[in-house]
Amino acid sequence: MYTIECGGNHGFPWFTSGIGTAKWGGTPLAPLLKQAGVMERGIEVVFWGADSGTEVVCEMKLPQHFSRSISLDDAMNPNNVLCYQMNGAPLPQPHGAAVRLIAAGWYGIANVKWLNRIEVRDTRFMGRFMARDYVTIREELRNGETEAVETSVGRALLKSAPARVTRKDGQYRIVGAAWGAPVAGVEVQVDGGPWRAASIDRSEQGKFAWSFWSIDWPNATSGEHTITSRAVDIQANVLPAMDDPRIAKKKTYWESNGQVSRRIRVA
Ligand SMILES: Nc1nc2c(c(=O)[nH]1)N[C@H]1C(S)=C(S)[C@@H](COP(=O)(O)O)O[C@H]1N2
Ligand SMILES: [Mo]
Repeated sequence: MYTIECGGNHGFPWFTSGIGTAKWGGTPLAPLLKQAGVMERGIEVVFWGADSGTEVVCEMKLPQHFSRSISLDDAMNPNNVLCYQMNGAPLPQPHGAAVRLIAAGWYGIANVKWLNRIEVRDTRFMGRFMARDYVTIREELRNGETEAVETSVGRALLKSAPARVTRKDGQYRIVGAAWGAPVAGVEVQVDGGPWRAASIDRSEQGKFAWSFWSIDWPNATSGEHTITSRAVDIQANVLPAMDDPRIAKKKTYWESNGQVSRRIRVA
């Protein structure tokens, strides 16, 4: 079970729901690489998709297939699967049939669909989806000077979001999900009030799937409300607020794991 989130999910006001959980089935990647015999100088593994386009680079028009790479070390991680099944059925075409990479623990972009070639190379790999697109640009402060640092969208980050409010016998309850890192706890805030601890449903689907949380909302008054959640992972990292420098100093919309606030109207 693995929750795949697009690195751009929530980066724009209109881009939400770029996330989904499924049971992915296939064969582990590492034994195949071992069997193929990786040469001593191999450092990078490139995954190529069947989809292609024309890239304009340095004023040249270049044909390129979709491609993403990870280090050989990361590729050997036993969590990587060459996947050909989804939820027990053959992998559907939109999700990458016949075979895709499932790299649990990474953002969506690393999970190359419609795989038709895997290459081990002896240099770092670039290409559009490593170096030009899916690039996080963040201003970092160095000895009082601002530097714009560019990094490739990489490992999944901790995140949580309120999903819905339910009402049963006049009792309101806020329900949401948390994912991206092993979740230790989730807190919920209504209308800028105190943070209250939600209870997490531990009927675990494994460490790579989201967990659901819920919290009672006593005395919900009619009208508009704002609900925010923040997850904490097992290393005590807290989901940053939208005005936290880690989010506010980001110049691109990728890896947008700031706190998600939702508006709700109680009738
Ligand atoms: N070949 C190929 N693989 C790809 C992509 C693509 O455009 N081409 N998009 C990536 C991105 S950005 C995401 S978020 C995930 C989405 O996977 P899904 O369609 O199974 O949800 O696939 C990734 N793998
Ligand atoms: Mo994506």
